[in-house]
Amino acid sequence: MNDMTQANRKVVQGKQRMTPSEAFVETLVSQGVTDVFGIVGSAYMDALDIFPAAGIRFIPVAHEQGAIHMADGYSRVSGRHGVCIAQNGPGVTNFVTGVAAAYWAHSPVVFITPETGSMGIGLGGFQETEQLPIFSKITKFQGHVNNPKRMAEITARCFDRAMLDLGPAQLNIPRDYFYGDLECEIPKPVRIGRGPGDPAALDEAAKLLASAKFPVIVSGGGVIFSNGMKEAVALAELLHAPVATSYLHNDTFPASHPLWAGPLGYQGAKAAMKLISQADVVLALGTRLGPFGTLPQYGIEYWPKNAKIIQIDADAHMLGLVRPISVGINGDARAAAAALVERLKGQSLACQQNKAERDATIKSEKAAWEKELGDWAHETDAYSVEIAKGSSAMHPRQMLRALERAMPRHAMVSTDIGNICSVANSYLRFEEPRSMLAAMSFGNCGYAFPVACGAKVACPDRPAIAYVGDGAWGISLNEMLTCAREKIGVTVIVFNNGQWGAEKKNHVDFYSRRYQGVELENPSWAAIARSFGCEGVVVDKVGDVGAALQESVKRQAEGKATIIEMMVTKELGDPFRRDALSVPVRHLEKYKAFV
Ligand SMILES: Cc1ncc(C[n+]2csc(CCOP(=O)(O)OP(=O)(O)O)c2C)c(N)n1
Ligand SMILES: [Mg+2]
Repeated sequence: MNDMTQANRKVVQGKQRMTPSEAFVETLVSQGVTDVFGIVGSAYMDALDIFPAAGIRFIPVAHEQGAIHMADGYSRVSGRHGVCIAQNGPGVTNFVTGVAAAYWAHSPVVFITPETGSMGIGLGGFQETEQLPIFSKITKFQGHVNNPKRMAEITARCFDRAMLDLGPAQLNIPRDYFYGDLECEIPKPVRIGRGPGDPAALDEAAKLLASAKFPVIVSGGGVIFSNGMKEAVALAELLHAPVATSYLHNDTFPASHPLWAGPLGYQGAKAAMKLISQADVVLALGTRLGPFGTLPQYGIEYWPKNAKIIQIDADAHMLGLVRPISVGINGDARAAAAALVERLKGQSLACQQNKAERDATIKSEKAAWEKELGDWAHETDAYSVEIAKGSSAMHPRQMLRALERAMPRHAMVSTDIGNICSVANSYLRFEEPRSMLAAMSFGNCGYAFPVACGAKVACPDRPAIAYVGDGAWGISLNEMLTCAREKIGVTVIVFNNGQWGAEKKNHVDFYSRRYQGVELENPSWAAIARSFGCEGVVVDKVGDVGAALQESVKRQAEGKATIIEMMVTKELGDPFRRDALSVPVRHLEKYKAFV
């Protein structure tokens, strides 16, 4: 930051006369905001006008869904607020999907929703809709500026609550309330630390762990949010417990660590599943144990039904919600892990008696899975073998392995919803936290690319890479405009299999291959990328995958985005929702053939 902007980042002190726009912008500065994503609109133009003087960069996007996803990615890698703003009415409703996605990713985003002016609301004028009910179920907090004099107070509260409750906060402002005159003091940020949790529950957890013969840790998102990876490692080492990462939180434990067992859940690591199935005590550290993270995979029912489960989560409502637990601790993952280490240090632990034996089990399960994954060159079900036969395109698994091998250090990888993105789960390994940005439980196609853009804006020195299926790419590719205009250098890996593959898999497995709306007629994505002002590359040989990735990462430093179109076969990995589909039943004569 240069001297001029440093001076501009000084927040006015004490009670001062100002306009609501000034109060709003000064509060953003006080909350540390340096970047705001959005599309320009008359509703908030008076405030936008002074962003540069406050040292705030406004990043104009192609679609407001892109803005909220970028704010999400920004907050997930930086640990700071992600912020976006839109025009009242249609600009604001374009936020909906992204807010729901951020809600389930626990991202502290503040989305600012100017609304129809207070004197016109209810009259059905231009760009009017009730903006609070729309978001009521997908926000942690909704602040409504009901009087312009409360602009700073309510703006600050939204930022405080987004961080306190780890999720989106809406700041709703009648557009006429940006104008006027007021006297106020800019509130200081309120940041509340969470302790390790109830001492009695921690004692009980320590007792269970001390007597455990095969303890296993599941590390979840809470380890990231609390910056607790070091403490998680210390606890695992003390117990010599293998660590499975919770579904889509592969960046919560260093993959090179001997105790790392890999990810649980859909397309996860069999080693993690086999190890946890032997556990007598599971320590769920900073995870809500979401339903998809514990469902059977590869035909393995791995969740240990008779094990004692200790669950630690910052949100008390998550304790015991999905899985029955023996001990629930409402606390910060980092502080709780440290408190457990403190209690267990120097004690004689049952798990130390059989350390050598367990170590051999950990090593052999990991080696077996690594070998299986290495040999798993392509899918072997009848459909996949048939469809890939004679194809000159790459097998997705080989391409994913080549990407894994070429992955630069410190990379931030976002993943979309789709069959190949899901298969990627086994090949995504990280050494540091805040590196994996998967579309979490909301599961919307079109998530990964804008999220990678936001991550890159927050951490320009780290490589940003998005994994996107060709169907999901169609939803999100408009943000190439933003990359070109704003010089956001990211790499997008588009898996071109010419189909909405994940859904097609259901047609194959349940609907006798009666395909409906799953075939994609694609243009040349590489050519489209170039016409947008990005680089476009086509790769159809596994041997070229690594170099293409590395060259694209070099281009990131020049602010140039690269779209790498990976030509892959139409083969498909295991389906996601086998649990939720059933074989079709038809009673009416005209539909009888549709079984
Ligand atoms: C916004 C949205 N629309 C529809 C879906 C349903 N859906 C889930 S996966 C999928 C197919 C993804 O296809 P693609 O992006 O090409 O990846 P592939 O499965 O082929 O690897 C669809 C349509 C969704 N999750 N999100
Ligand atoms: Mg596809």
